[in-house]
Amino acid sequence: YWAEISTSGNNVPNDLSPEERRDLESIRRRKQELMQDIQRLKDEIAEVTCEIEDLGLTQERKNMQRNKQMAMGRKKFNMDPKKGIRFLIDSALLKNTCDDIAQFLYKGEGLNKTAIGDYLGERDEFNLQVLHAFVQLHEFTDLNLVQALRQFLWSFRLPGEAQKIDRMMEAFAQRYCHCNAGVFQSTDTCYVLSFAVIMLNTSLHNPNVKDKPSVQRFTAMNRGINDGGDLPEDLLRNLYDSIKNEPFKIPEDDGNDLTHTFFNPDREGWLLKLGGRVKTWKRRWFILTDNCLYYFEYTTDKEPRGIIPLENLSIREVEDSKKPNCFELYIPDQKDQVIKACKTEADGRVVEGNHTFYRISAPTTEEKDEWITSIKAAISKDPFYEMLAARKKKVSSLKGL
Ligand code: 4IP
Repeated sequence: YWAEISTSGNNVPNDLSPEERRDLESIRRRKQELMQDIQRLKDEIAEVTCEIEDLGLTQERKNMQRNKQMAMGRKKFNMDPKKGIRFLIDSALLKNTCDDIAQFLYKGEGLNKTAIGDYLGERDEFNLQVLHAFVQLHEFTDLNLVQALRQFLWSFRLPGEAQKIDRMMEAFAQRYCHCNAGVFQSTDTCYVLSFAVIMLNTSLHNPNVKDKPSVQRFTAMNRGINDGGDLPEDLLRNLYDSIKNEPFKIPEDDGNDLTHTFFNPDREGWLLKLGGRVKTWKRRWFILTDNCLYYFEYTTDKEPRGIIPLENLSIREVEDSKKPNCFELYIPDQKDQVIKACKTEADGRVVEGNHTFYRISAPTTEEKDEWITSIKAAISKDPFYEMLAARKKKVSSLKGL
């Protein structure tokens, strides 16, 4: 019957009764309505499909725009971290919360590690909160101190400024102790040992450092740092072996970070040195590093002939009747006091030095000036060394409390 209606168009068969004709008419109307409904639905579907496609395109455009701004924000961050963060917040790409910013820095996608370090090391309250949120993102549970330091020091480049290093290492020590309760007596112990480990890394892996500490020396150097008590020897040995077997991987050096502070000598070169008792001039290879002046007979020597710690010394230019471009290291206001230093005797024995001053002659005026500047910079009180010394004193003096 339906087929009949469908195929026969508007023709009405002649042999239908009046009721059948009415039914047929009503069915045809219904059919028409249905066809119209179907068409309307088709139109609607087409319209919605179009809208969806448009929406897709807009979304794509929006995403592209967003990615562009994100890339711009990263660039800005790398040039000026604070401005970059402000830009990203203003562009609604970053929420203005320390957790969000910390996440962004922790992921570090496209970010320069020096810029991350600079931002995290800033002193103001908000940056400090970001630093803490950033450190919280590091998971140090069940890692030994070297493993944790490897992870931490790879996530940004430690800045060169002492105060910044202090804040960041303090945050590190707190987090490490939180994740590994009971390993150290205090965060100060963890802080001091972290530096001992970083310096050990320098001593063991920098070819300019001739005197490589043994595990015994390392453990001896860290005696009494656990709030006056000793750390388990096993723990120190493990840290030593780990560093010896694999040096720290530090983000690329731009000459302004921890690698620079500890890893590179400030200056090295040939100079003439006047003897202490017997006043003969000797040509020696001098290396200025770690607040000490080392001198060697040959550049390739493993052991220095002498070591002059620069603490408490002053430097001045002097005239010498025999040699040009001279300068002297001396103890201010203590003309006859012997300078604390050590030297190697001809027979190989290491003895205390006996100079009341060290007179040194440089090959040229320029070199003399450069040495004086570098030595002055090394002697001028380094706040970082002071800070570390203060902590060390604190953790060593707690014995018996
Ligand atoms: C030596 O002269 C050298 O100059 C030594 O320098 C010096 O030791 C000695 O000083 C001095 O007597 P001779 O080689 O002519 O004997 P170096 O060690 O660089 O060879 P310093 O203390 O300057 O290193 P006295 O003080 O040990 O005599």
